[in-house]
Parts: sequence; structure tokens; C-alpha cells
Amino acid sequence: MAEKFYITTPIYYPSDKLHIGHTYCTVATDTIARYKRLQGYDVMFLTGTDEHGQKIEDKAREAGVTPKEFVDRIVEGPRGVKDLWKLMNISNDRFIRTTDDYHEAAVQRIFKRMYDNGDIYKGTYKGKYCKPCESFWTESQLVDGKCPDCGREVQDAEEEAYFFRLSKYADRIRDLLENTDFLEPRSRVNEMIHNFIDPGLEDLCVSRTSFTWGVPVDFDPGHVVYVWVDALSNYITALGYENDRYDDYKDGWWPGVNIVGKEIVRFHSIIWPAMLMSLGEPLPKKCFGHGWLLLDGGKMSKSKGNVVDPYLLAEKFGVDALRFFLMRTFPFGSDGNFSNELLIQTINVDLANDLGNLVSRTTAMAEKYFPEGLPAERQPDDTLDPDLIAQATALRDKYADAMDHYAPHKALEEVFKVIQRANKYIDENAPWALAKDMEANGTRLATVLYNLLEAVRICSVLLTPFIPATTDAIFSQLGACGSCNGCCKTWESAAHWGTLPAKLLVRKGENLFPRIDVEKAIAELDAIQEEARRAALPPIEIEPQLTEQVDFDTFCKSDFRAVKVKHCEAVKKSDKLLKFTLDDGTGTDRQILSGVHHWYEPEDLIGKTLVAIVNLPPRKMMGQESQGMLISAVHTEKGEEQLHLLMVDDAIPAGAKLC
Ligand code: ME8
Repeated sequence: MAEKFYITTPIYYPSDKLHIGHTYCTVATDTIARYKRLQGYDVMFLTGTDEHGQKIEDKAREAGVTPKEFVDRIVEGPRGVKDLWKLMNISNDRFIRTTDDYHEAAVQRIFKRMYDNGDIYKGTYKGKYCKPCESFWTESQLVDGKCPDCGREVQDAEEEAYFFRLSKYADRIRDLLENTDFLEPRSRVNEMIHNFIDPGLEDLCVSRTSFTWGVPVDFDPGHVVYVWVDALSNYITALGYENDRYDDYKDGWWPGVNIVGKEIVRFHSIIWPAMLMSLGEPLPKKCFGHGWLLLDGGKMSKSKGNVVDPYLLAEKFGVDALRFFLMRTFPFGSDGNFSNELLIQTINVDLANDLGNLVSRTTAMAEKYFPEGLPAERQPDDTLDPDLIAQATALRDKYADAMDHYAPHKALEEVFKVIQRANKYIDENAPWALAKDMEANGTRLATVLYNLLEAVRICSVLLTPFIPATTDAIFSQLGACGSCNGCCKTWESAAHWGTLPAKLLVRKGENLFPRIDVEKAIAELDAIQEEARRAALPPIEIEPQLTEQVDFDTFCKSDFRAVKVKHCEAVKKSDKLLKFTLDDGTGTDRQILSGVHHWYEPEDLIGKTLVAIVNLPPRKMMGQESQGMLISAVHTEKGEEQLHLLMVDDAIPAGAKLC
């Protein structure tokens, strides 16, 4: 029976839309899950959403809906979390929502078990609270008086609360971190020991009374379970722990591998193992803390607003291109700077140039030179062939070594060495030259093409966890699967040269990754992002009214008159100013300059009756005198200033006083 492999992503806060940083973590976990399936493991891949807590309660209130309505929209709604994972071809076997009934009931039982065994007790919480992170901190844990995780302001907090005896597990946690390879990369171990274990683990506050959107403590209903105790439990409740929705916990699916971002390593490598110790359950096999994708050197946080929409990128560049970029570009354990240019460059260099060219040249030549199919006869060349064959057959083990060490970027590096080697092999063998004399060179040409097809096949097997839709397309171009029943796609076959059937009917398909025009694509992205930014702005903004009062006499000193536009023209060398010649009822023309050209063309205003204040001292604008000011109404719409000149009924004679 196949060995079980259970892997999880963090469950996401549906407090806002997911961004490319979340997509990174899920794509990475999906790639590992697919790799394990390829190797023959029986894989269970869990993801989900973490839906309780004050932050969600606050956001729902702002949106004027219930917390459940709020999270439902983000999780299940159009372009929500589930839609995104579907679009990104995420192969999760299960999706947990912490508002699922079975999970909530199981969390109550988990809390009660820890209470019953004396690990949870009641006390008073005094300390600092970071609302965005929903984390309590002691004074000594703050960095410059701010939250050590996100750097934001913290508030004083005091409330009756339940506490978890985390301190009791300090030695066992230290041992786990220092003396096993539970937590990776190793640098994260040092961070945990230095920041949390060495200063002394304190008991953890695990209930709240200041809000209600959470799992109630069933034996003390004023309290809700701390959102992290609720959230971390998902990894086992989703298998059926303390509930009968699933049977997998007792069927041996736990322990599993938790893939998490670096800022939540503390929860996963200290609190979570301590909870499991308290429950007497096995500890996770592994916690891998990956780095962050940064934007301009800062965290791409939804709270900071500089988000990159994965929908937009996947729709524009393709799901596989985005998946590939995320895994190829950023070493998994470290931070990396995300940019649109980098994404496009990676697509152009690796996917269009290296992989795309190899596949399209190989399949095009095979189809052109052997339209009836590749013959079975071979003519190897001891000088030209062995290096390609050796590199391609050695690839699988190097790849596995990288994947087993949670280094998907290194695995791809190895695959691309072989792709580059195969492209070189085309140039070394010049199939187009061989094709000039098919009678003399036909067998050698078939051999060269077969070798290339084999190299493409091996690379495609190993690329499948990363870009599954693309490799499907490649396999169908190779024309293998009709006759081999998928055996050329297996893990075993990736270390075997000569798996493709000797006789092959190759059909070149569509270009896998057309080259992208960098400047054009960046300009288009900028335009889309600008549109999205504007769409998110409030529709109409009106300037707040002044509270300072003017006395009536002062107000009466302003002389407002109806004026008729006799002539209007643009002021030379100014994009803004229009020059108005006005009848103000005095018999002498009045000239006013007004910065309204952005909204009006001069000819549209001739004959209109406007309102002007006529007793302002004259002033010079662009060298011309303006004798007063035209009155207009202004507001902001979708971030853009809007202006309307005040126009009154044409029946009102020029010079009529407005009061
Ligand atoms: O932390 N780069 O949820 P979350 C890389 N609900 N990864 C990033 C990232 C970025 N710019 N931004 C976010 C939570 N992430 C909890 C988890 S698990 C029991 C509870 C990653 O939606 C982040 O590091 O804030 C985390 O691993 C994941 O996205 C979910 O973040």
C-alpha cells in the first residue's frame, strides 16, 4: 500500500482579497503535493480559511453585514478564495473553513481536553495587544514598543481570560527545535530560540471576552477561543480529530507537514507542538517556514494596500506561467522582491526561449521530416549523444534531492540545465542539414529527434508538478501516450532513457509560451492597476463644510452678479485658462480668466449666463488682467476632480445681483 503523505498550507484570513504572496505559498505546497503524488505517495493536501477573530468582526461591521456573510462572500463568492485556487490549478483534496460546524465543535472539545488535563487555567490578562495580528505580547517582546511581527502600534489590554501552560513545555519545545530537523530552514530555529525560547516561554492567553466572533468556550460562554488555537486545530480537525465528519485521523494520516510563512513560524513551531503535547498527540513531521514576496523591499501586505492581484496576473500571463515564475524565481526559504518586469522576463527567458523553443523546434522538425511518424531504426553517435543522455538520466535524482529539501527553485534549476543542454544538442547536430539528404542521413536524423523527444519527455515528467497543464500539452504533442498508456509520464520513467516508443507520430501544437513585449505588457498592467485603484475609490467625495463662521455683514460685502458670456477663448500657452468677455450689465465688458479648460471648450460657453463675484481686486494671470471670479461647483469623483460652472436661467438679465 502506498505510503501516506499529508501536507497543509496555512488557512487564510478572508479579511480581504488574497494577493500574490498567498498564492506563492499555496502554489509551493501544491507543487510539493503533486511531486509526492508523482512519486507514488498517497497524498492528502489541505487548505482552507481562518474565519474567526476580531479583525473579521470589525471588517464585517464596516461592510454592514454579519461576519458570516462577510467571510462567505470572500471564500465562496466570485473571484474569492475557492475560485482562485481553482483558477491556479491547486490540487487540494480538502478545504476547511473554521466556521464549519464539525470544526467548531471539535475546537470546543480540544479546548476542554486541555482544560481538563490542567493545561488551561483561568486568570487575568494584562498586556499589549496587536489588533491586526490578533496577538498578545508582553512588554519585553515588543520591538521599539511596537508589535514584533508587523511593526504596528499595540494597545493596552486587560481582561479575564484562560491561559495555556506554554511555559510547561519550554524544555520539550527547545529540544524539538534544537535536536531534530522538525523546523526548517535552520535559520528559523535560531530565530525561535533567540526570540522566544531563550527569553523564557510565558503562558499563552487563549480566550477573549472583548468580542464574540469566535468559537465559544462551551463551559464558560462569555469567552471565545483564541483564534490561533482555533486555527491551528484545523490541521487535525480536517482529518476527523474530535469529530466524526472524517475518519482519516485514526486511519494514520497524522502527522503531516505544515508549510507556513515566516511570520507565523512561531505559532507553528512553538504553540502548535505544545498544544499537541498537551493533547498527547503526535507532533507534525515538519514545519517549513518560507520567505515573503516583497514589493519594493516591503511586505506585500493586504493591510498596507500595495497588493498585486493574482487573478489579474494569471489571466494576463497564464496560470502555468505564474506558477512557474513563483517557484523558479524565489528561493523558497528566503524573501524575494516581486516585480512585473521579473515575471515577464522569466516567462520570456525560461518558458518562451528555453522550454518553448526546445519543444517547438523538436516537434516541428519531427513532424516536418517524418510526417508519417518517426521510423524505429537508430544510428547513435558516440561523440554527440552520451552527454545529453547522461545529463537527462541523472536529472531525476538531483531534482528529487532538491524537492525533498523543500527547494523547488533548485529542482527547476536542474531541469533547465537539461533543457539548455538539449537546445545545444540541436545546434550541435543541425537536423536541418541532415534533412538535406534523407537517404544518407535519415536514420541519424530520426535518432537525433528521438533523443530530443526523450529529453523533452524526461523534463516534462519532472515539470508536471510545477506546470501541469503545459506538460499535458507537451505530452500530447509528443504523440506518445496513445501507444504507451501513460508509462512515459511516470516517476520511474524519468530516470530511464528510451521510454518513448520507437515509432512515434509527433504533431507540433500551438506555441506554448509566446514571447511577451515587455514594455507593452507593463504599460497594460499599469493601466489595469490604475483602473482597479480608481474603481476602489469612493464614487463621490464632497469637501467637508467649514465650521468657522463669517458674520453677515462680511458675507454681504461679496457682490455676486449674473454675467453673460459674449466671447470666450483659450489663453495662449496655458492648458487650463479660458478668457471670458462678459456682459455684467454695466455697459462695459468685463474680462475674467478662469481655470476651467479641462472641463469646457470655449465655444460651448458662449451665450451662457454664469455667476461671478465682481468686487475682487483685479489680478494678473499669464500676463492678462482678470476682473473677478466665476463661481463653480466642485467635487471629487473616483479620485478625479470634477467642476461645473454655475449656470443660471438665461431669463435672468446680465448684472442682476445674487443675494
Ligand atoms: O497567517 N509573501 O493567514 P494570512 C509570502 N490565518 N507569503 C505571504 C505573503 C507574502 N507577501 N503574505 C502572506 C494567516 N503570506 C493565518 C494562518 S494557519 C493555522 C493560520 C502568507 O491570510 C503568510 O506568510 O494572513 C501565511 O503563511 C499565509 O500567507 C496566510 O496568511
